[in-house]
Amino acid sequence: MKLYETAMTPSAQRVNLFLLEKGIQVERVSMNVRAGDNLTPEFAAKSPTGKIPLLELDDGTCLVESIAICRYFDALHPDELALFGRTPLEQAQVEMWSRVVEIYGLQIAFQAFRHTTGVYADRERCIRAWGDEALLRLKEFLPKLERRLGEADYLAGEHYSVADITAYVLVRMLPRFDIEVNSPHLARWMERIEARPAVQTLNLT
Ligand SMILES: N[C@@H](CCC(=O)N[C@@H](CS)C(=O)NCC(=O)O)C(=O)O
Repeated sequence: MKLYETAMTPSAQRVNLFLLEKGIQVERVSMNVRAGDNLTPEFAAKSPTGKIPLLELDDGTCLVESIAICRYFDALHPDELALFGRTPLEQAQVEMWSRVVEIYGLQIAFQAFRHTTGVYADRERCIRAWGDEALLRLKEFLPKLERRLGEADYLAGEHYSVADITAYVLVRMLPRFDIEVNSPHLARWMERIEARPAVQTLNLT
């Protein structure tokens, strides 16, 4: 199988951090999305979204959406980390926080970045007012993360999960918007996350 990615992008980082946590190696196809490597007819034939990451299996089946790719690897290689949760309740909490962080945090940050910078103006209509609004929504979302991390060590409760990986990738984007993490629970959670060997390896690459 082959993982098509642009390693510096947040979505690739989500999958890479997940794979590092699980100690899984996979062949990579490095793409430059800024240069439009993902805009070719060949890539469009593999992907309904045209975005990376994309996992191509040996039989030609292609998977997009970073969480779907992570789920596939997790089902192939279950382990004691149980990054999608253990008990029915924990699995639901992981799903809940993954969706909350992705829908109200990461996707909004993507919109803010794309529409305020016009970085992908060669392939989409950029609307500055929507970028400004998305940035406001992102700023309004961060206190919700802070509140949750005041209640529990990790987003889904007592265990690190894929929801924390998504949130960590989101927090890593904040300097792009000149947003500093100075809320105490979020800062302590960041210290816990950054002490993880997988995160340290990601940050070295
Ligand atoms: N929800 C998707 C987001 C994928 C996505 O937005 N990928 C970006 C990089 S972070 C991309 O391919 N950008 C190039 C483009 O939009 O043309 C996922 O989690 O995989």
